[in-house]
Amino acid sequence: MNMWNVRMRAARKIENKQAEVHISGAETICERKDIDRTASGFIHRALTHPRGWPDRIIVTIEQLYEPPLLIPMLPVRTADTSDPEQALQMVLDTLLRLDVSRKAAVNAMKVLTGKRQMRGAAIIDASSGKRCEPDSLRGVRVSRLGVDANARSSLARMLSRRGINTETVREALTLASKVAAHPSIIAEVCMSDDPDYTTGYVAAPSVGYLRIPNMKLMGSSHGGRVFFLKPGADVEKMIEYLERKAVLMEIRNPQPRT
Ligand code: WAQ
Ligand code: MG
Repeated sequence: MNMWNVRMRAARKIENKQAEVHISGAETICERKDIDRTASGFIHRALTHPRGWPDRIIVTIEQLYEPPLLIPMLPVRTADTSDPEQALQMVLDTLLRLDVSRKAAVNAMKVLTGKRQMRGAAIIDASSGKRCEPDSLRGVRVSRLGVDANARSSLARMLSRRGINTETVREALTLASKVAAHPSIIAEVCMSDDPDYTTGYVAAPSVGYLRIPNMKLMGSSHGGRVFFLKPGADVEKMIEYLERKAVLMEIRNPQPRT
């Protein structure tokens, strides 16, 4: 198997404390010949990140021994929200239509706007609104994902047509597609923690990847991710899939032009 998982995370120690602040993370699956370029791209990203200087950059490069699972790309849509109030209302309305309880949705908003920056995602029971991840400081980090080589050029074309062919969108769409492909997850909501990136999204199989502009004000370093768990689902199995199962996103159906 000529497939490799390349991943990076960058952090900085908080002065006078044991803890560190998360700055940036990225990852992909690529062939051996692309490892070099991919890893240096990630290092460059860590060194120039708007969240500031890291004092530690960890790059992991690992060969895969099983063929990745192919999962479908979610269809992409963009809402026309123009301020955080409208945007958060849109998030709330969308979640409530998906069998997420009001309590669970409100708790998710608290994660997104909370003070503590997590490296990973929170998992919230869609009915009770309770947190279910084993480490609520770190969260669950989705790993081992990439875009299938056959889908890369049509993905680039589809996103370019909409003027959003950026690394940020490609990576978030891939992550959301991996998450949505698991039957125990009802929906995901995400807001970037980058101070200069204000578009977030809600994703679910029936909603697609719904981009929500202006979810926060420019300059805010709040952000995070929440996955809503189907009540009664096996959390451990779901986390095992998110963290360890290698997946490649492919494009299965013709994408509607919107
Ligand atoms: N797994 C789980 N959670 C993650 C991961 C991961 N691999 N990477 C980041 N997070 C969590 C973590 O709590 C971060 O603080 C938060 O998500 C935001 O991460 O179409 O860039 O990398 O224009 O800042 C959305 C793009 C971009 C919308 C989201 O997130 C669009 C983004 P960031
Ligand atoms: Mg970020």
